[in-house]
Amino acid sequence: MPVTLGQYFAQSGADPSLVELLLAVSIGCERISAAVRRGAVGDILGALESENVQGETQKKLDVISNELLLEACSPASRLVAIGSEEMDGIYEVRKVGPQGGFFLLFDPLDGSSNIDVNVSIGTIFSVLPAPTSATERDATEADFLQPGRSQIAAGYVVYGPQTTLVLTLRAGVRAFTLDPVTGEWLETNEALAIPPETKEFSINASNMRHWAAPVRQYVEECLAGDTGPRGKNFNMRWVASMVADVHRIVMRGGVFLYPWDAREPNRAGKLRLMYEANPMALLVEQAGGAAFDGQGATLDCKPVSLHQRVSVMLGSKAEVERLARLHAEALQPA
Ligand code: P6P
Repeated sequence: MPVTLGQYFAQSGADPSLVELLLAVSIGCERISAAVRRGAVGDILGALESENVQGETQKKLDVISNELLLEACSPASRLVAIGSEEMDGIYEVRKVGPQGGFFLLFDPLDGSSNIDVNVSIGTIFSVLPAPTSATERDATEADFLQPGRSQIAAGYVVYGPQTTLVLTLRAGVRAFTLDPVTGEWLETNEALAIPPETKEFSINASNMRHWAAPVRQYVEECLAGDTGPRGKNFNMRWVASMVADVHRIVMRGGVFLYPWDAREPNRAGKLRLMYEANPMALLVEQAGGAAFDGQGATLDCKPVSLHQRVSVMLGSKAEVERLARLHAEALQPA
């Protein structure tokens, strides 16, 4: 009989308050999964009049998912505050006193553009330590601005043919699939490992003319296949749902790129550091892969704002190292 999520936590030796928070996240995601699966039948598809802090039109399910996670997670006894893609500022939950507590960040429903066309979407979450200084006073956005390497736990839930939770407590990466009959999360992979080599890259190729030279060179070499410097043919995948693309990479290898491009030169990238790139980067590193932000390891990036964007290249280690080399060579004097 597969291990349940609760049994895994019980044997993990993890801080009981962290377990309480992560179980609350799993409950929130169960509720999101039920809402997503109702779709048009539940009259919850489509867009709202409102925009989020990103200036993006909010989908009904974006807002519903955010509310479901706030409702499920707020009772967690040592949760201090929450940051969300769908909320401008941080959401204070409680002061926890000197024993300290946690910050929770999430993108409640990533891949929104896919909701109305029935393509896989997901929830991404990250847990940071709340500095003890933030337990006696209201937490501030500045308290959240910790590098990704500070994360205590991270994960995502992909709402696809299966609803699957992929999680790291910084001791490897495990997957749990929601049993639609019993409502239990059952362990379906106890040690996910990303192959260092791959023949699959994932990027929105329609932006090619806007990419920086190292990214363009990398992709052109992949496209040249066995007639070019790579000496092998590549395949391309782009779901336009980060959780779906990253889940494929976690399961079978590959490299995911959403790099800086010249369409908005003052913007580091499209994806957000705190609740998309950092949790995914921790998972990928814990699974033996790598994550690069165009300058260094994503997890070493020092955040400057809660909703900042970043260039994302992550997945099979040999490919990410190749991309890092190409970026370094581009900085060398001609
Ligand atoms: P594009 C979804 O909107 C998202 O934030 C990520 O999940 C996804 O990887 C990316 O944007 C897709 O962007 O420009 O290809 O539509």
